[in-house]
Amino acid sequence: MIDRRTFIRSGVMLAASGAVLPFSSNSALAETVTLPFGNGERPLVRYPQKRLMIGLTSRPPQLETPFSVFNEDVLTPNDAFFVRYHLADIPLEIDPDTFSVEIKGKVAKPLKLSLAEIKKMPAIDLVAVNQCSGNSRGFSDPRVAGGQLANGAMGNARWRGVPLKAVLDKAGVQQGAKQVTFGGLDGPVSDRTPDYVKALDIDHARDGEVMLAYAMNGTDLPLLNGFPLRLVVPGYFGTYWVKHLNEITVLDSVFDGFWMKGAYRIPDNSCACVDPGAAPKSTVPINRLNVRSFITNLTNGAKVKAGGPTIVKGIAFDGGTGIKDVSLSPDGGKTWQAAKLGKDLGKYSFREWQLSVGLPPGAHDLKVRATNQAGQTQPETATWNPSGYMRNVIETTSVTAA
Ligand SMILES: Nc1nc2c(c(=O)[nH]1)N[C@H]1C(S)=C(S)[C@@H](COP(=O)(O)O)O[C@H]1N2
Ligand SMILES: [Mo]
Repeated sequence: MIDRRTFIRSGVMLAASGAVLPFSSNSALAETVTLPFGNGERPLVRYPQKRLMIGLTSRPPQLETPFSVFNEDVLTPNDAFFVRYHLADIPLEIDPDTFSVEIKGKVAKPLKLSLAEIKKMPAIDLVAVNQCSGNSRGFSDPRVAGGQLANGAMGNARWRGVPLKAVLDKAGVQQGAKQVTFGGLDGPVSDRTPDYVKALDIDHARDGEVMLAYAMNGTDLPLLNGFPLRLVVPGYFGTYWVKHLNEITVLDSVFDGFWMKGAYRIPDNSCACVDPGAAPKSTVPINRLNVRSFITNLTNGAKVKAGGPTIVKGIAFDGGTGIKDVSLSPDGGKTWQAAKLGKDLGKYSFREWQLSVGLPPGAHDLKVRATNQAGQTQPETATWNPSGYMRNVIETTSVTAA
C-alpha cells in the first residue's frame, strides 16, 4: 500500500510529465464529446483521482461532470465531481501533516490550526450541492463571455468537517466584526492578477452550517476539490466554497477585493436578470442557488416504447429551503403531473424524483419543473444576464415514442 502523500505526489508527477494529458483536442486519438451549443466540442480528459471528465481548460484544470453521472447516484462520486479554478498556480502537492489554517484579523487570539487539531474538534455532516455560478452558461442566448459550460458544473456530496463558527469562537471574534474573508493555497502566476479571496457576512459565517470540510462522501477531499480542507457554504454558489483553505480573516469592514466587488455579481433585482444584451444598473454579489430540476435518465433524442410505461426520473434542488414538489409535463407544458419525491437527504441536497408516464407514438417534449418550500419555481423562458449566471429555466427533453 502506498500512503496518501505518496499517492498525491505520484498523481502530480503524472501531471507534470504530461501523462495525464495524453492528447490534445486536435489529436486523432482524442476522445471528445460535443455539448449542445456552438463550439461545444470538448476533449475527455483524465486527471489524478478523477475518471474521464469533460475538459474545459487545462491551465488551471477545469473539468465538467458528464451529465450521465447524475443518473448514477444522488451523491456525485468524488472521482466525477466537477473542478473549477481561476488561477493557474494551483498546489500540486500538499502535505496534510504540515498543513494549517490561520485565523486572524479582528479576533482576540489569532490562531493557526493544524489539520489534526481540526479533526479533533466535534464534527458535523451535511449533504449539499456545490454549483458553479457559471453552470449552464453555454446555453446563454445571446452568448456571454466565460467558460462555456453545459449542466455539469454542479455536484452533490456529503461533507464532513467542523463548523466555521466553532473555529471563529476559538479565536474570539471581536466587537464590530462585519465580514470574514477566505483564501486558499492557490495563487496567480502574475502579480497583476488578484488572489482568489471571497467574503461572507459575519452572521452568515457564524450560522453553524458553514463549515471547514475535510471529507467528502466518506473520504478525503480529492486534491482538485480542495484537499485537505475547504469551505462549504450550504445553499450558496460554489464561488464561496474556497479550496485548500489556509487563511481566514475577520474584518471590521466590507471586503472590497476583486472577486467580491469586480466579479461574481448579479443584477440587483428579483430575477437577477436584464434584457438580453443590456447592462445591469446595479449589482450585488451572487449568493443563493435558485430552484432547478433535471431529467437524468432520458436524454434528447431518446427512443421510448409507445404506450408506456416510461419511467422518467431526475433530480431537483434549491438554495436551502428544500424541494416541495416536482411536476412533469409529458406534452410540452400543456399538462403537468406530480412526480414522486425520493428520499430526503436534507434541504441542501439534490432531491430525487420519479414518475411513470404513457406516451403515444410520436415526438414528445418532456418538461420538468420544481417548486421549493418558499414557493419559488422555475421560469418558462430562460432569463439572461451578462455573466450567464443563475440559469434555471424549465428544462425540456425531447423523446420519440414508437
Ligand atoms: N482556492 C480556490 N477555491 C475555489 C476556487 C478557486 O479558484 N480557488 N473556485 C471557486 C469556484 S468559482 C467554484 S464553482 C468551486 C468549485 O469547486 P470544485 O472545484 O470542488 O468543484 O470552488 C471555489 N473555490
Ligand atoms: Mo464557480
